Amino acid sequence: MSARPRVVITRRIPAACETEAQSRFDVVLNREDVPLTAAQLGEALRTADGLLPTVTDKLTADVLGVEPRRARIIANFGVGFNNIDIEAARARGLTVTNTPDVLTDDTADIAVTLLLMVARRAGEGERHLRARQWTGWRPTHMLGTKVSGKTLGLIGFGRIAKAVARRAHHGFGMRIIYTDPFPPKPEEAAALGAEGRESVEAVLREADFVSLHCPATPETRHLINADRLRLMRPEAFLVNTARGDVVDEAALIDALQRKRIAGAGLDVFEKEPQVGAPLLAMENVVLLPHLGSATLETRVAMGMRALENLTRFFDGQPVRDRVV
Ligand code: 8YV
Repeated sequence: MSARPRVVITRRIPAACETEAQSRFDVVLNREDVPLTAAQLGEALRTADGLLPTVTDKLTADVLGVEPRRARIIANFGVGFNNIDIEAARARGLTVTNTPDVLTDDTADIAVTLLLMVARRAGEGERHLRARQWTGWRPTHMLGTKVSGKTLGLIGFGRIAKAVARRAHHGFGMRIIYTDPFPPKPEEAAALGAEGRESVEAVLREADFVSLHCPATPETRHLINADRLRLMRPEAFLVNTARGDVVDEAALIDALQRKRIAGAGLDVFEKEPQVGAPLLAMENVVLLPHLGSATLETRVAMGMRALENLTRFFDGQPVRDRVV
């Protein structure tokens, strides 16, 4: 019997997934859950057949270039894979997979959570109450912005954006507009009451709420910059559950300070876990620590999906979620 493939899992993943992984592979776990250094990632690629990394592992061209490399597959835990230099992986003949579908609903839920919280001043209200500053109900206390019936602009119209549209349109009667370089089938957009727009700019000008759902690529880096933030309405809110890189965080801070937009709900940051200091002091900003897919059910499903990708690869079958 040939030896079982050796797999390095770079962070703690739910126990059910670690146990399942151990039943299939010769697994190296990161029991301390401390992010691996570039040198440790290189060592993992030199000594294991496969890697199961996360968003905190920067698999740069340098790291992927280790010689001699034993690993042939990187099964990313997450749908986004901007932590991996995809061109370098392709050039070196590595297979890269991700975990789509299983986190769509949870990530859409977090986008809607942020939208509601920032519009209805939920974070601010909770801080106010916990600080024992609440003196009692009054008609003019902490008035927010109505959500129902407003226009939601989606930048990118993939799986997660459509799940947000479903919630917003059918749940809150919102009007949905979107822009995407790969337009959906007309009937799919129609079922969500969604109207396409020809550009990001057109969506920004028209929307009461803008929610970002594009991948982080060299082309989308700082897509939301100072010029585009200026196109948003002063009463509009920005929601980001995609990747911090898509927004120029300094420009966003400036727009918020100048009241060019009304507020923001952010689950991801340019230099996470660092968060631009001025954001921490703003009441009209809701900040979450990258919780989009953070439910036990979904994190188990993500782990199992990554394990399935590894299993199929090592069995010589076509992998389901091949990115490269
Ligand atoms: C993960 C995510 O928490 O899947 C993604 O793209 O951002 C999150 O669901 C993270 O990427 C885990 O690696």
